[in-house]
Amino acid sequence: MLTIFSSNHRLHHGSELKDGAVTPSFENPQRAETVLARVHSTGLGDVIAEQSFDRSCYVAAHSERYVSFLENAWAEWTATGKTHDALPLVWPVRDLAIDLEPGFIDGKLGFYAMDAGAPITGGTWEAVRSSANVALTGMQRVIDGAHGAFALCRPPGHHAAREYMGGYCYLNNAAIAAERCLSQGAKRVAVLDVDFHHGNGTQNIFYDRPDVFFASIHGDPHVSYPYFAGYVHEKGVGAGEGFTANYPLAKGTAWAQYQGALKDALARIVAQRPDFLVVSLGVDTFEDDPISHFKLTSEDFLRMGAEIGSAGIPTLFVMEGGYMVDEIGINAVNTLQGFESRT
Ligand code: SP5
Ligand code: ZN
Repeated sequence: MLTIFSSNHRLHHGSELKDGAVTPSFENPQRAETVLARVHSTGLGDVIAEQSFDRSCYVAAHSERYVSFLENAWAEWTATGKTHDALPLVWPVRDLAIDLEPGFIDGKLGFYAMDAGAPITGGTWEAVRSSANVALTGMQRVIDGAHGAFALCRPPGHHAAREYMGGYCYLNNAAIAAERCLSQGAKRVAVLDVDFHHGNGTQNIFYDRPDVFFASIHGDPHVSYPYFAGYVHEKGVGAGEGFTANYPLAKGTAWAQYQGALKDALARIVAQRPDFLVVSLGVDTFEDDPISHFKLTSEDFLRMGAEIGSAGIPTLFVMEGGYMVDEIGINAVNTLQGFESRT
């Protein structure tokens, strides 16, 4: 399987607010390097660089003003004299949620963020743009006839909604790839999100749409981040009703329980007869992940990949989370090899 990788990911490394303190982010450059090393050592296939794509490809999944914010945030932050990472400190919750963009960077950061887990640094936009281009390059290969491809994206994307960042995510790489299929003539696309955390951003972008079926298997939001989305009753709205499927699972879920949700999600995806499948591949479902609570083993990722492969749909895998740095390469590549074993 072809892998797409951009060394520009190294330009982004920042902090997050965790347990009441600002600390180095779990989402660090070593993650992507570890996966890349495993791609090479297993001989998974060729690794190519990303191509550049027009800004309009990002605006297909996000609002114009949000993309402009991402482009300009670091300059506006440093114009106030600060040189450390930018993090938001105030959010437009519920009755404060007016739809007017603030004129000052502190307000903008909160307006366009769901949490203090997506720092803006001097290299963030370049890395974020390259990560989206990695996904777009991979998607184009699949559109052009490859049965599978692996977009080794970093930063990840699935928490980024049409108009906000969060959870280490800025541009929604999977959603941008799905939009690319549609703009290139596909009628229907499915997104399967297997990251431990609910893909709230992807759900947000496609919630009212019947052309993109979204299924997410994740930690029950009653007790797991992102807390405010991912319940079973969230099934889409308007023309999109029935085109979102959520599978919240209990902390401690192992393969025996996970497999049932995966089979059900894949059956619903196959029933849609999508032209393409985008998999948001987070491997933070691993038993030793430091911030998540499922119990999948490295062998289970082979099984997961095989299940996905059995759907028989041309598939782009997009890297999302996974924070047990020593194992992230094994688990990600096991999924891809499992997929290939069925194709
Ligand atoms: C892409 C992705 O996987 N983003 C995840 C963002 C999670 N951010 C907040 C996690 C908080 C976890 N706190 C649990 C502490 C366990 N000791
Ligand atoms: Zn995650």
